[in-house]
Amino acid sequence: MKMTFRWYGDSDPIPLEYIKQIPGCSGIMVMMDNFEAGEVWDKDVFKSLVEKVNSVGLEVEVIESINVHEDIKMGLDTRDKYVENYKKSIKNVAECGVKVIVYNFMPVFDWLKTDLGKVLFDGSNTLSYDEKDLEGLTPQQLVENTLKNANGFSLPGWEPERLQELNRVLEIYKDIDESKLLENYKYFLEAIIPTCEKYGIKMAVHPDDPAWPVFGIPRITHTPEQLEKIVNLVDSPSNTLCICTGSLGSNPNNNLPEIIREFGQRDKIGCAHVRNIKFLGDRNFYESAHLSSAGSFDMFEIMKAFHDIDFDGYIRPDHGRMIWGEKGRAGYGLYDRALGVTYLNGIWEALEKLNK
Ligand code: DNO
Repeated sequence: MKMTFRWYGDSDPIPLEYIKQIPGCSGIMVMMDNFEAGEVWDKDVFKSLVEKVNSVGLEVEVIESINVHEDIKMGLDTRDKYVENYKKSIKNVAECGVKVIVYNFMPVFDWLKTDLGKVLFDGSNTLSYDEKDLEGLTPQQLVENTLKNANGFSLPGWEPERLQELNRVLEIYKDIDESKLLENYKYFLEAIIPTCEKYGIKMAVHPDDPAWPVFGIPRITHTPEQLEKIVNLVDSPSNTLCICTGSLGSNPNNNLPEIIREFGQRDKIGCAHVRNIKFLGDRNFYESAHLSSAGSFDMFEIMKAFHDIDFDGYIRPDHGRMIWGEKGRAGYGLYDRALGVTYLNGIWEALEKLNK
């Protein structure tokens, strides 16, 4: 496995040199907001970012922000030009050394939380979700609240251009059910996977966060059965999953170690986001520190499952709390995520030595 750290390019207040100082971190997972969903990722612009990262001794083998245009998800006639652009972006980033593209097929919203700064017992703060807080809230109000509480930082999945057409898009989704969405998904994968195979790219789909539909909009990436359908949409080593433990695990019926073993044994995991959450009730949780006892997951069992399948893909810690007075992009400060890297690497070292 390769341990990495998410970095937001030039808009990230965390210097690359600091990331380099985290022990056992081989590279970054890039999140760049230079290009809108549907646009071609310019090779020269991307290449200069890669060179910048490489110059401090870190790799750029995973990218997380080549977003799928909403017209593709909705299956509109206009989708083909965006699919073609996606193929060009795949080629461009692959030629700069990228091996995995993390993406999602979630309609309208990417991840969704109801509080970006829940204060915890120890004075740290974190992202949290309580379904009760969504009651009586329209999607538009949720967007306003989220952006208002983002401290001026851009948030992945909450790009203004993606959300400005909210009303139109929500109207169209009224006629799209799960099977139609899956059909649109198949169309997209069938079109792009040959390009991925040609350039040695793995697509790794991020699960729905939280792991159920919100506001009645269909979502199709949050149960093992749905993940199975997705890997079968196109049978290819390039069609893989991003196992995000905090997202999938928000539904306690999802057995994370079992899911990791099931798909990992078949080489269907291209990437993993590993974090812990603490349940406070039904559909009510916060993102805790990574340590098992700080949350509700057994992180040792999760890492053991990755170890058992000889996982040789990319892992990153996910969503740290804000600690030690840090102020930054919700979920993406330096300190708590760096602690996450160290903790996960510690478990991995123990697993390696115990299994010699
Ligand atoms: C949330 C992230 C997601 C993920 C995207 C990939 O913090 O894990 O935004 O990167 O869903 O498209």
